[in-house]
Amino acid sequence: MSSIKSEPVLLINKLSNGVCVLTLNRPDHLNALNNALLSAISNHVSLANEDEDVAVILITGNEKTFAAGADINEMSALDMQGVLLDKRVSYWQQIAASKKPIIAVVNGYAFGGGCELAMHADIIIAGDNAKFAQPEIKLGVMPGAGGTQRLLHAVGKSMAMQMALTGEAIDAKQALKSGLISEICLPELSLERGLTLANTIAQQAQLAVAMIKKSIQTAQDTDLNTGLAFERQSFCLLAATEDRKEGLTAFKEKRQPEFKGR
Ligand code: DAK
Repeated sequence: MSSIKSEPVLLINKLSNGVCVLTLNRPDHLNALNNALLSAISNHVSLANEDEDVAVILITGNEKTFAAGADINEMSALDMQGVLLDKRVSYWQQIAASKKPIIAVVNGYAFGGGCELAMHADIIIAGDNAKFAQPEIKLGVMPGAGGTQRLLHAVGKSMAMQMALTGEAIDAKQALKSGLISEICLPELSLERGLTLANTIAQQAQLAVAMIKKSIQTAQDTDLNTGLAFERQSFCLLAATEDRKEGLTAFKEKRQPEFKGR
């Protein structure tokens, strides 16, 4: 019998309020995203999307590290053919395809694939110890999970170029200033804050949540007129929902709405 203790690389905690918490758990490797961990994240994001009891997904690491990137040991074993056929591409696509909102709570290192994972989230909040970097250039490669593309949207051209071409990290304050994250907290309070945000979203009308997410994504991915047309169409579709009726009625009756997701 093997004496090596095997720990799950991803901890899953499905809360009763509709929040599913995914905790990266390779602390000895700074949560480096090896195939097992990335495929587990992707799999559980997909499962959460199919689960009607889940409204919001929260991804976090520990108070010292979010994720220090792809696992360099695994990466270095791949030749060009291996990279071309890498199944990790589909894992990233599955995470990006989440229709449900994803919140990333980042403390410590969010480097390389770790920074890219955070950028797959819809909201990033961070502890004041957080550091974000795309250090692939130092390994003679480049970001491969959307880093050059999403970073541009998140922080603008100059900062994206600076980060990807130098590999140097930015701290939480710089990340907030440039728009990569929306809030800074004390590391020990960051999960609690992330859970509060997740709970607030989980209590909303879920059809409206899905439409808002899609509409803001459309704004990033298309031109203004296409985005406005999508917003207009979604706004009209929501007029047919029970939750809209409930939300407007509850306001007039001066009570809290009880949304049903219909
Ligand atoms: N991979 C594997 N192990 C890692 C690791 C990583 N990325 N980062 C850290 N570790 C391991 C270290 O080797 C060390 O293990 P032991 O030596 O104790 O066995 C342990 O974690 C603690 O790390 P350090 O001793 O280095 O800790 P320090 O506090 O001194 O330094 C650090 C922390 C984050 C500055 C340093 O560990 C570091 O520079 N790590 C590498 C960061 C990095 O270069 N990340 C980018 C990796 S490339 C793809 C899509 C995306 C990607 C690839 C493919 N496709 C779609 C195909 C993404 C690529 C990347 O992310």
